[in-house]
Amino acid sequence: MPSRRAFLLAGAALGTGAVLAPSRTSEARVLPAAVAPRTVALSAREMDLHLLGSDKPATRIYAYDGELFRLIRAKRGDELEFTFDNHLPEASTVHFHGIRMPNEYDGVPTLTQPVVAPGGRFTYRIPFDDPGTFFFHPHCDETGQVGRGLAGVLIVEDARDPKFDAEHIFCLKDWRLAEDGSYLAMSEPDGASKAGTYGATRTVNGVPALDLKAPANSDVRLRILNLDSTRVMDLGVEGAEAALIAVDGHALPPIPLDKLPDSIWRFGPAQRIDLHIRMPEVGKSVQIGDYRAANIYHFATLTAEPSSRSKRPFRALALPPPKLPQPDLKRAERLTFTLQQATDAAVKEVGLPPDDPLAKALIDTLCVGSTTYWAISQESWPTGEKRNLPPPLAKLGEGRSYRVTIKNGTRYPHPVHLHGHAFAVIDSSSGRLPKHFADTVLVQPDETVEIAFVAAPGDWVFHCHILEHMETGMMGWFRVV
Ligand SMILES: [Cu+2]
Repeated sequence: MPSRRAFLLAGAALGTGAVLAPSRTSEARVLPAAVAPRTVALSAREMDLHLLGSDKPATRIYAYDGELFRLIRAKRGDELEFTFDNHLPEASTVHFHGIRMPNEYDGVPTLTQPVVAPGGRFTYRIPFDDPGTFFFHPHCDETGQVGRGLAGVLIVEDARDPKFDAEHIFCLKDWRLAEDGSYLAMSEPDGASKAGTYGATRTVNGVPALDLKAPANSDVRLRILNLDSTRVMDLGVEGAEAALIAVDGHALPPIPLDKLPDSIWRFGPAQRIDLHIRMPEVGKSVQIGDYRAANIYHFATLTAEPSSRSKRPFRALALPPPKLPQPDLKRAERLTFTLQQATDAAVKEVGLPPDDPLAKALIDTLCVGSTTYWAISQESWPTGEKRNLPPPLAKLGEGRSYRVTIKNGTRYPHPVHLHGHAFAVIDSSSGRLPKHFADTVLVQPDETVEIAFVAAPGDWVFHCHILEHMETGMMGWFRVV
């Protein structure tokens, strides 16, 4: 694994064997575009950031436009055209996570586009029909690139939302750093083959912790993003009444945090939540933290400052219900997939039929891992020397409803993500999950989770968002025609 980056750099210098996926035309928009597409320049480049403290050596990170976790705000109904310029020393792409969009802009190398080589450009045209808290990130060498910080925040605002007095965005990410600010190996075999390789330098918005103020007795909206590559967190709040109001951007009927099991929301890499908290009286503080770790990580403190708001009973402010395709559960076709451990030797040598437009597409070596540790129902995404695109896990019909059961046959949790859709989480064997819409669902060891969705046209990957798991086999795809 440690030698992979050098290999990536060498590969990038040679340019890439561009494999063009068949272009798919944009489907009808759910909403008419509110305004003409707005162009947003997006460039990935290196920059130095003091992650260990201002008196310690800086770390060379990857970021969009010189801003750690670059924030982009759009309005529901907007369509944005992103011109992505890659100024990194390695190939990349952009994936707008959780956004329902035309398949050709999904950012998955080989399947939907060629990689963007250093110095290259790719234009993404993305509609924002669903309001909420989203993010974007590369879909090539994700362990290396997201590990170095490459991710941006995407807030799709909705004029219909209730009014909050204040809003804070918290981006949680751990870093693999040595004392001199250099990187430790992004991936260790013992991590990649088990729970993942953890970073020890924990940050929120790039700093160890945030000390903030908010008006006493006010209603505050928190948008919390787990942008880590590995860590599952138990998000909890102390010192304020709090309610979960959205998961992965999509509103759900508010659930008081203390009504959830253990009064926390467990969420893995790529998952987001919105909370409504009611600030306490003047001088009192609220703590927000990850309670899963042996050492609780309180990453934000909000202290109540004088305000004109008076004390009153807490009633969670509900966001407008999401307007998403509703799967027909009675008529839906059922599919089951099992998340498993695997080895290179056990991976089936399978390929697409020779007449498939993607049959000759080789997944770029820049975007595959070196070893296979994982599989989905005995099929693994290519790694090492195996570069043939595997056949889809299933062929689905556009506009049809599917109920997909995801079984976790491993000893580790896996946040499972489906591109291009918002799915309904309809059941979990643990009874832990409320019914809600999401783009990523955490499936715990021995747990079975059922999701349902209406299939949108295109080739969409389905993978674990613990990035090392994805890159060592736990990824497949659905073809929807
Ligand atoms: Cu996983």
